[in-house]
Amino acid sequence: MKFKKENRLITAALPYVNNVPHLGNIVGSHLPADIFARYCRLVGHNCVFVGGTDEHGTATEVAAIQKNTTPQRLCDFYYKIHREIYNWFNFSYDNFSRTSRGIHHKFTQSFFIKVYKNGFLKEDILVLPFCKNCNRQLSDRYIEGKCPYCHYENARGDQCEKCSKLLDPANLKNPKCVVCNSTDIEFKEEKHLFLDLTKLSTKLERWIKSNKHWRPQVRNMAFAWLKEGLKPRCITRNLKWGIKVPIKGYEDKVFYVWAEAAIGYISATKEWHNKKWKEFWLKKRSKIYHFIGKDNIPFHTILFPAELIAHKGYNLPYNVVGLQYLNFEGGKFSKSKERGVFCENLPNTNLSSDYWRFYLSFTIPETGDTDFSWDEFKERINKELVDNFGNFINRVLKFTWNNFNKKIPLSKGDHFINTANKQIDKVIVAFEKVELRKAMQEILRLSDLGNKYFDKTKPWKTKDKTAVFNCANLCKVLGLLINPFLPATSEKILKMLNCSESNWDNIKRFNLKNHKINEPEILFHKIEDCQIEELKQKTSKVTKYSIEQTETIKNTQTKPKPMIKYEEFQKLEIKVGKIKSAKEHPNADKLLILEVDTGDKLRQIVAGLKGHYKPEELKGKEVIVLTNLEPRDLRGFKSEGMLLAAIDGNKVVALTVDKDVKAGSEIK
Ligand code: B3M
Ligand code: ZN
Repeated sequence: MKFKKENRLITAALPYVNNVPHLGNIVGSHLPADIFARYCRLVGHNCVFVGGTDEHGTATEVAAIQKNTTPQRLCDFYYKIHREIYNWFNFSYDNFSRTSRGIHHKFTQSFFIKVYKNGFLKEDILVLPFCKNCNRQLSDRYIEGKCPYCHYENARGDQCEKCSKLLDPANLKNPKCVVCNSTDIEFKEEKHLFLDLTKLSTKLERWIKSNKHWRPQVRNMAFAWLKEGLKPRCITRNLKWGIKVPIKGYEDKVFYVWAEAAIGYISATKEWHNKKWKEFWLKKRSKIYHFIGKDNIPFHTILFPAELIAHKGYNLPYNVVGLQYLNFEGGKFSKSKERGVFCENLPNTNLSSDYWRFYLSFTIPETGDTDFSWDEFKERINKELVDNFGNFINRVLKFTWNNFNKKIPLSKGDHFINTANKQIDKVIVAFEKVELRKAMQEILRLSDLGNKYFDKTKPWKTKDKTAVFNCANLCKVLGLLINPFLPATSEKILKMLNCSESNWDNIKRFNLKNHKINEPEILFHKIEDCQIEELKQKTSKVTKYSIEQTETIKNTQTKPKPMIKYEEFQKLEIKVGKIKSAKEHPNADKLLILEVDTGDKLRQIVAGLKGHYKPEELKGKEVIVLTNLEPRDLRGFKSEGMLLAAIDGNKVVALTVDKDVKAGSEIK
């Protein structure tokens, strides 16, 4: 059977990089995009999977202000964390880029120059809010208020999180500044550039109507937008952090983050390959699939396609796979309440990423919101992954190894192959429709079919060659079909089968005969109740990252220090000190100011403990202080010595003494 090969570009929504990615991002874009991309590669499509971080805009600026750092440093820091988490999940990005990269800036600028020349940008007056207290213009996320449509209290200046409607700050009821909470807001008029959506609406409508294969919720949302009538949308902002507008009279402005972020899909493809990117974006009949959360639907079905139409020449998305939200145990994820599963903890759980990918595949919110539930987590893994899928592979291969001289026997197979093939078709149909949960369920039905067949034919009694041949070949099929979901497991299965089959055109061929296999190993273990308790505890922790601090950790870890002489150690004066008072440093993200009694005097010590201890927790504590360190000025406060602390990843713990001793006692 030959499958038609196509050019397919797969993208996952570019996450904002002002925070650690959450499970909602994982199941709401990266995981389904990765599964689909892996499937497309397996089939042999000419396929590229790109993504990256969405770094500009007010979300980053606000977070940088709150963390007392610059947008660039904040993005550098979180980009690394995002990458690490996606690598851990085994997401197979061909390029995971950043919108702050030069290539994206340049690409966006020339893109909009063309749109401007084509006559789709027009000047207009924008009424912009201005916070009198901060002396700051309040674009997008700098301002919040009540949504005029659904009355949600904390709608942002550019979009309501609840009803997904795109807003203008002037529509918000009771607006307030996000930075200082002031309601003393003044509206000022200013000239800006607008994308003329009105002029583009006929073409846009025709295109949306032609996309009958989109999911109903995506189509409906796009239609609802069209129905309201498209108005010109402002694409410039008065911010510093962003892509400079290369158009006369607007040099002091940057592009609105949503006007340029999706163009990042194109620049990321170009960054991946300077020539081949054109096969996906310019060549006709190439298919572009965007995997995005539902709040991003208007941008991917209206704004971005409108830009592409205005530019001319680029392919419009073939499918906009809009995903719903993930909840946690029937409610919302909450960082402040430590309610949820937080991604940064997953590598410490002793469960490999395939266990997580397996369960999370069931929670991909394809048609409605879904729920992460620990009971379901355990049940799905134990019953479906271990008892059904894993068990089939293990029992068949073990049986072959032990009873058939480590070889898949020679046979032609029988009617079972037809039954299996029908089921394989169902898996493929589901994949093609991007119904990934269904694809997973059909795969599990196939292994279940295998289990039932094995039980029925009882090869341990009959030593029936055909039954063993059928089952072992089905292991190959399953090993391939499961690859998009569980890539590491797929590799293990094929290795045990001593099989390097990667030709999808052979997916239905039971072609391993008289074939030596490798020693089978158990694929998965069941999860016990006590393990669930441990998992709950480990995964609900919210790591409080401190940007500067993690950078110092990295430095000390990468450079081992040279040996020192005992005399050099003796130069250090280390004493026990008693903390008399502690308060927060007024303008540093991570510092506390302590008064410490070290026997000789009361010293002021500035220590990087903010976020790790509350000031009141520290009062009275006996700590260890390096007292003969030259005094230093730490952001305007003198520090007379250094408090010693242990650093474990992102945890900072002050050293203390085992038993009560007098302040000033020496450490030797
Ligand atoms: N950064 C929104 C989000 O992370 C936005 C997606 C951009 S896709 C071009 O949900
Ligand atoms: Zn609303």
